[in-house]
Amino acid sequence: METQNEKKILLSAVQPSGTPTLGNYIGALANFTKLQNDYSCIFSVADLHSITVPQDPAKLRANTYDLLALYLACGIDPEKSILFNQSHVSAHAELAWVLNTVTYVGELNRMTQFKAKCQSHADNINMGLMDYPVLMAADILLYQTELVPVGADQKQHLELARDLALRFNNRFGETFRVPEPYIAKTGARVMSLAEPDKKMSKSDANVNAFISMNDDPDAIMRKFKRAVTDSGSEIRFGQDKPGISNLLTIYAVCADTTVEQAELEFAGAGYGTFKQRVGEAVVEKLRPIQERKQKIAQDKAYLTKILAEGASAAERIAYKTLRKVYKKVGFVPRERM
Ligand code: ATP
Ligand code: LTN
Repeated sequence: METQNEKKILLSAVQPSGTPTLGNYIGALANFTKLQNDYSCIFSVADLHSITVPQDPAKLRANTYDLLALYLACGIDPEKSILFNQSHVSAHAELAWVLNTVTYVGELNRMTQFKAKCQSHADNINMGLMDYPVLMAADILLYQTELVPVGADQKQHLELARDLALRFNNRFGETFRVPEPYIAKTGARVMSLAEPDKKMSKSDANVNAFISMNDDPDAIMRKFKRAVTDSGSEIRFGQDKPGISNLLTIYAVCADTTVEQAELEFAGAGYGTFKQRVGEAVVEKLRPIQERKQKIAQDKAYLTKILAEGASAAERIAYKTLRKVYKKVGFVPRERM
């Protein structure tokens, strides 16, 4: 039998930049809990990343606890996995600095997310926004991570993390493990309910475009009822049917079935009935998570303890790598006298 120490490291993070959506759940959180038993898992609340777009400090604090409670409610077990707040382990910012010196400006300039955020935050194109993928590479490489479960939108950032690991290793000798992405076949890109050619995003101005993990059953049913569908009447997955394909994907994940099975199940049904059933499946999927989250969120002392223990456990691993990096680049080690 494999012991804890032999398990490979898995790491992922979510930003506390608002209430997570069904897209975050399907693309990321749901996979974390599935993989939890096969890997030695590290999950972080990426607060350093979140301030690359303006955050209200009080809301950021509340969102941080809220996200931690959601991780736990989704089934992340703090006895098995490390859960911590990114800003509690300063090695993340420190490694990002070193990695900056092996990253080319051109590489960051062509990142799809950076270009999109430059448009959506044209009044605040700050250096952090551009440097975001380097900090993400630091998050990953500090822990000698093998596997990184993310939604499809993060694939490019993961490729950069791999490139930086290889580049640093080539220049300074073997230091980092080169990580692999884990992008699920179903649900890696959940689309907006209002504009199915756009990713579902918690920062969408139209609240009908996304399902928030806090939405109550009425709101969920209403949003699915309004969800944009496609021409024709067939319930089938295909490029010409972005709205229906998105709903089939959501249904498959929430009703624990496959897209193919769902197509058979709804053959001959009308769009109205289908949308109702998708809504019901989502309500049932979220109900126990919401109930657990509400309880956990009230216990601040418990959440504080998890963050404290998580930071200590993460720090031990992270500083081992950071010390190695500092040595490789030629920094004189600090002696304590
Ligand atoms: P925003 O939408 O505000 O730009 P975000 O939701 O993309 O932010 P995070 O909260 O850090 O940013 O995302 C956490 C995880 O959720 C990532 O792995 C990301 O790939 C995944 N994710 C985000 N949106 C979707 C989506 N629509 N479908 C599938 N996965 C998603
Ligand atoms: N950029 C990611 C969140 C994130 C992350 C990470 C994901 C920050 N650090 C490390 C995986 C590994 C996003 O989804 N927006």
